[in-house]
Amino acid sequence: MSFKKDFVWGAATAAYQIEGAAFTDGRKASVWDECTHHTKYIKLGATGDVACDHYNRCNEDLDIMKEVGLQAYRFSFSWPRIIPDGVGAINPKGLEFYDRLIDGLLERNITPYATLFHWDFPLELYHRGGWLNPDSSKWFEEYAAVIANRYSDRIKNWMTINEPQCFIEFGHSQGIHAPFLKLPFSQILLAAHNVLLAHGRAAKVLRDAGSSDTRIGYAPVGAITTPESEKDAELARKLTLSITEENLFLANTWWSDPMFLGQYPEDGLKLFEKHLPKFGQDDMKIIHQPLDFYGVNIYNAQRIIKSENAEVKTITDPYAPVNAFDCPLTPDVLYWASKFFYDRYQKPIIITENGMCGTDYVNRQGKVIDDHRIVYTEQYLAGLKKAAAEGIPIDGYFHWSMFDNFEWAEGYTKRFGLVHVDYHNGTRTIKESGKWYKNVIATNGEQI
Ligand code: BGP
Repeated sequence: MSFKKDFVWGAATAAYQIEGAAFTDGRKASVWDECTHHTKYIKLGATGDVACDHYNRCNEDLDIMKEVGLQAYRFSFSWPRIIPDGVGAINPKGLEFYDRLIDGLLERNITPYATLFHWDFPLELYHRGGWLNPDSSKWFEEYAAVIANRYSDRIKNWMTINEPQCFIEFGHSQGIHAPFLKLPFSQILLAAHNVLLAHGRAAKVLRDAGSSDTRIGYAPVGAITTPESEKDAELARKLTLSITEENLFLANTWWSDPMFLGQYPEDGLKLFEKHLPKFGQDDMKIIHQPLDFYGVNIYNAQRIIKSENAEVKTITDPYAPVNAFDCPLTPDVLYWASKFFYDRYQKPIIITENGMCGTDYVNRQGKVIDDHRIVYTEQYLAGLKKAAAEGIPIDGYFHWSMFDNFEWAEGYTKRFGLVHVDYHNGTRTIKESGKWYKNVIATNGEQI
């Protein structure tokens, strides 16, 4: 029972969360720059202006990745660093930064896995209507083409969009992430549809520019319901793959069926009927591009409970241990998620994010003792390994995150890294979990 020989072990980050240099070398603002500077929604007034200063410390960070033994590194491009106004003029300095990063990875034998968009939407385009603008998917296509032309000689593994559910739900519906909007549901569905179109257009551009070994996916969040025992497995699968309430955030199929199966799920169409925008005739053709893997970010699961009269509900387990975010720890989630998503989409699974939020600090001996992260990761990987042993094709695992970083509305109060970052002076310290992960990688997860 083991991970396959060419299993890919990696770690992930995102541009706005680590790069800093927010207004350096021609970069312009994203919605996150605007909101960190001009709203009061971010904990302790934090901004991504400096973050991990990765833009200036790129070489040091690459050496640390090598030291941890990463086989692959998942990062995202900053749209407003490459095209500062979102469309139009390209910023050569922005392109050069990613040349340095990508070449540095390849020199160290670390495979780049690139995400086109991880939430830092260009402010200029937000002022033109953002994801509600009918041209928004074409803006994204233009951006994707710039990236594809420049880097597809060196990057073979792509994710178009990270967690569309979150930036649409949190950013446009609940108003707890940039751009902090609370739009009506019909507009949420329209923005979501435009995001799906953007994915489709970008996937085509990447495919056309790439060689035959190009692999394309995306990185949705996985909202999973897990069973207490095998006997409820079918029920849990159904709940994970159906739309049972007006909560787009939890509707895996609403986001992934169009991309992978070429249609919106029937149950969603029925449930959302009154709010549906008018879709273009060829939209589904644009959205439904060939994809190579099902990437998914997974942190925790909901549990099924049944009342005495057999009524079924899903809940957050009130007795589960929690992380520093107060989110439950549910180690079997990678097992069930891999099964359910493979079952539906028949594509190899890549866990594009999974990790543990802690409150880590450096001790007097200069170490970061984060046993909680080791225990967490070990337990979650055991579930993944079990799924692999049952024959589910699982191609890779990316730990979130390589470095402590700017955790969106939580500012710097939440730490997810395998590497500790002292934000006062930029000092990096490989945590005990980073050293442990190095051994996991070196043995292809043998000890799990
Ligand atoms: C993911 C984001 C990451 C990071 C992570 C934290 O959804 O892609 O950027 O913010 O979440 O995890 P969570 O907030 O689910 O604990």
